Amino acid sequence: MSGKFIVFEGVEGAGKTTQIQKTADWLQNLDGNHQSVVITREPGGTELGRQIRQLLLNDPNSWVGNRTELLLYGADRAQHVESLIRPHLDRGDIVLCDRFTDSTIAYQGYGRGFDRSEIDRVNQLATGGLQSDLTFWLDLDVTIGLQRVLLRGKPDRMELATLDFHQRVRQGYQELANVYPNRIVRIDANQSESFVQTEIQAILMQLEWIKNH
Ligand code: Z5A
Repeated sequence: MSGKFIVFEGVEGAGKTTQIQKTADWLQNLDGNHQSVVITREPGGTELGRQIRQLLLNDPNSWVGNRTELLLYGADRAQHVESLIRPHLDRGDIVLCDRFTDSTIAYQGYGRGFDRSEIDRVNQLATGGLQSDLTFWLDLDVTIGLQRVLLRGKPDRMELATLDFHQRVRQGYQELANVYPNRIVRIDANQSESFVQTEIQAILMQLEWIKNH
């Protein structure tokens, strides 16, 4: 049985963390499923990545140049793919990942304004061409998402970017979903947590590899 790579994307507060946990719980208890389920995230899915995450996010007042930022997300991903994602997929596991290459296109491309060709080069170098089998784009109005995360306390460096920046990020996801309709599925994240999870499960149940468990 080959492993499966499922990614959750979206703006801040869209509910990715919540839905990944619920999806993992559901998959683990799904009748006939013998595949292990692994949850991970970017940035910060590995020990080295956790240090990179601190550099990128923790100090809201630190200045990180745009090129540095792009390369740090790329370095985090390279380490993550090589030391965690690939080995789990090779073992036949189901890997659920909070953010992947589309985040870089949306945030560093649409948000910061990097050329798509530069981002594609970094993503290719970091992943060796690995793509998700399926990506859930949890689509939410950015003001609602930011309100949700601000309730949680001190915002991180990226959350402090302008509203316009976050709106460009959302537009980036919209355009990616238009271009890759077979890989990226839009979910309306303005619904309740349980409704969003029901939709995710319904989509997963249509996939051959789940049906054949
Ligand atoms: N970034 C980048 O720029 N380039 C890249 O290549 C990569 C990342 C990989 C990672 O931050 C930052 O790095 C992110 C993009 C950038 N920047 N920002 N800003 P992170 O990992 O710390 O943050 P995040 O990925 O945006 O996650 P988050 O803020 O924790 O949001 P979330 O995981 O999508 O949501 P949640 O934690 O599940 O829920 C947030 C709150 O909303 C929580 O209180 C929930 O109980 C609540 N919630 C969840 N679902 C619902 C529903 N359906 N209704 C009502 N309330 C809900």
